[in-house]
Amino acid sequence: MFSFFPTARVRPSPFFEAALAEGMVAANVYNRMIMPTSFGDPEGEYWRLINGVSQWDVGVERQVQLKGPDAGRLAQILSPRDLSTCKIGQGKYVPLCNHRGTLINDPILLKLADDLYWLSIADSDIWLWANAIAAERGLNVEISEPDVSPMALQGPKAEDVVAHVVGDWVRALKYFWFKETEIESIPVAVQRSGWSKQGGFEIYLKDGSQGTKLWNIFKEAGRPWGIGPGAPATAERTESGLVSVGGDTDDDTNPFEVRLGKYVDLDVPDDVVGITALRMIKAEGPKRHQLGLILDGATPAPLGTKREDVIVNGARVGVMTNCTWSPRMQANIGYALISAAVKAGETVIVERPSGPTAARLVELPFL
Ligand code: THG
Repeated sequence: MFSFFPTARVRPSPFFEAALAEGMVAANVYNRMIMPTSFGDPEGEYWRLINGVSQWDVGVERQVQLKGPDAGRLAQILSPRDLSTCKIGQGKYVPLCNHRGTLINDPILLKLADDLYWLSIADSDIWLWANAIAAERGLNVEISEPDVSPMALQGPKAEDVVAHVVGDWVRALKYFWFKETEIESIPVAVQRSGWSKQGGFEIYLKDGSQGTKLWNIFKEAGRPWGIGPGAPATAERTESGLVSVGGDTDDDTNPFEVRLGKYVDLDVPDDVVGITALRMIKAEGPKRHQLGLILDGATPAPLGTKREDVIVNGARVGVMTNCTWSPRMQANIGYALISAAVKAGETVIVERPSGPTAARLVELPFL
């Protein structure tokens, strides 16, 4: 019997009670919080995301708020993506790099006002990082983690459910655009976003005491569309080619290596953290790249806690960073982070715990 007791340090999400009530059976740690990962029916949860609508507690996607006269300047200093055209109400997917050009996070940036931004972060401490950079640069900006927690509705039927709750205007929202509103007096921001390629929205709850109430509003509203609980799905995100920074990347991975080069603008100002290194990396050409692997074998064999070596002609050319059974492809699929000299179309060997396994390299996404 395993028990978990949330504390002030390992913060529960506002949707934690609701997730327990839904029958959460597994969870993971992300941003020093508990993220539900399974409700006991992995196949059902997968197909609900592909064909219907799935409801996720993603309160672990913490918001790092930048507020004050230098908020916009700090946002640009933290990210090598050009933010000069970002409008109020718009979101953008932005890589964050350290001074060596190494990827340290890949948030969605939300611009709420000229002097107010949220970084909706992946799993690393950007509050700490942003505070340090702001202090070193002498910027006039206040950095906090406000009481804001996303809940995701993902899948082809998510739009109908969200439109039913908040109104048909959400159907006109463009990708990553958002609007602040209220749902039965609960303050929220509604954004077209989410960590799947099945379409959907995220509802950013701005009052953590209302998590269960907000969860149940969508649970009830979604019944006609067969809504049910789920979680960011390893199989779907891998099929779809989404990157998990920290999972698919190591302590030396730059954005160009993991297909995020299109979010790096080399002509941003020289004071952007990492831009000098990124210009050099780009000029030299990346040494590694990320490709898909389709492995031989007809039974699920996910990756454990260790990355597995990828071999070509007896030589190690890189690693497999994730691996999952794809219900739609009926194969184990994964990502390779390997030498740029090894190309899609080639066959490689993956050194698996069960023994050497042949795999074919393909371009991402798989589907
Ligand atoms: N939603 C919110 N916060 C988040 C995530 C999210 N924080 C953590 C993590 N996810 C951040 N990482 C990503 C990674 C990919 C995408 C979103 C957040 C994504 N990418 C699309 C793609 O790669 O095809 C589109 C990117 C584009 O072209 O602009 O959606 O999910 N709130």
